[in-house]
Amino acid sequence: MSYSCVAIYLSQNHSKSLNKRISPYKQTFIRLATHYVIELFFLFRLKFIEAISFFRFLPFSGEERELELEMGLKVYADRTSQPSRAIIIFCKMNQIDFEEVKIDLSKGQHRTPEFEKINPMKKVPAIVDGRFKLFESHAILRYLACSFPSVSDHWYPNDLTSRAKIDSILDWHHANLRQGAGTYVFHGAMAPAFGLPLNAQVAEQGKKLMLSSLSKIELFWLRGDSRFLLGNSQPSIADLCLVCELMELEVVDSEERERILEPHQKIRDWMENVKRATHPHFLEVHGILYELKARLESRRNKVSTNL
Ligand SMILES: N[C@@H](CCC(=O)N[C@@H](CS)C(=O)NCC(=O)O)C(=O)O
Repeated sequence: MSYSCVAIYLSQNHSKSLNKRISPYKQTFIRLATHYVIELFFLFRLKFIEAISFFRFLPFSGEERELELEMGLKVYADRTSQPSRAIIIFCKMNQIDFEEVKIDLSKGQHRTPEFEKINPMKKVPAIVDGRFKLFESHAILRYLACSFPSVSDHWYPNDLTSRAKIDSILDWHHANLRQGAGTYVFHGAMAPAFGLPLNAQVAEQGKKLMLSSLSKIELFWLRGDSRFLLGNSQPSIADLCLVCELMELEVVDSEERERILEPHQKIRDWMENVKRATHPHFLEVHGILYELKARLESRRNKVSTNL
């Protein structure tokens, strides 16, 4: 109704300014035409804006547009990085066509000027989808889940409250489990693979945070005999991110890993459930971690025999 009022007002104002020498018949016609054009604009304004914004992003030539579509999705990743693995597994699980571009962290490839253009934060993972660039693994997973129709709903449900609960775990993850496990594993075991010394004190601080995070996961999100976080029967992107993080424990000394996980049977079962639900991609993508584990183990053995 209000659109009509605006259309009438505008068309009348427009017709007032029409040349007085135009015949009344033509004036009525022009007034009516103006009225309908304005009314149509208001009715379809959203579609109109959509169309304009679509064309705004179109490259100038059809060839360029084709090239852009051919560019497809590129995932810049290093499989030794836990968030990188989560994204690769997610794409494989959901039949998302992508090109994996290896950014070797141990060779400092994330600090090159070329990669800085992809992710100015100089970290993996990052993606380029056509012309669109994105970093931060959680944001990437949400983007992929929402933009590829092949992704099953359970990964990042359409239901707002289920989605919010998953987001809440993901936000918590960064400052807790990831912060704790990442610090513990890197400074307690992985650093030599990157040419850096171990740091027992920093590793211990990380371990404390990791242990309290494990208890919280069990207490808040793995209640009862639920197979996945939040009592879900199928995994979400939160399950994938957190379990990929915990997989880092593979590279610490096996007995120590056993001591850490031994009191957390629910965590162990949940990790197995995620592995099974994402088979065979989970094991394939984690292959590099088992190679790293073997290298670090032989290094540890050498150090202990030299002592
Ligand atoms: N919050 C980021 C963390 C990314 C991150 O820390 N990536 C690490 C590998 S796991 C990295 O690229 N480190 C290289 C560096 O910090 O120099 C995400 O979730 O994507």
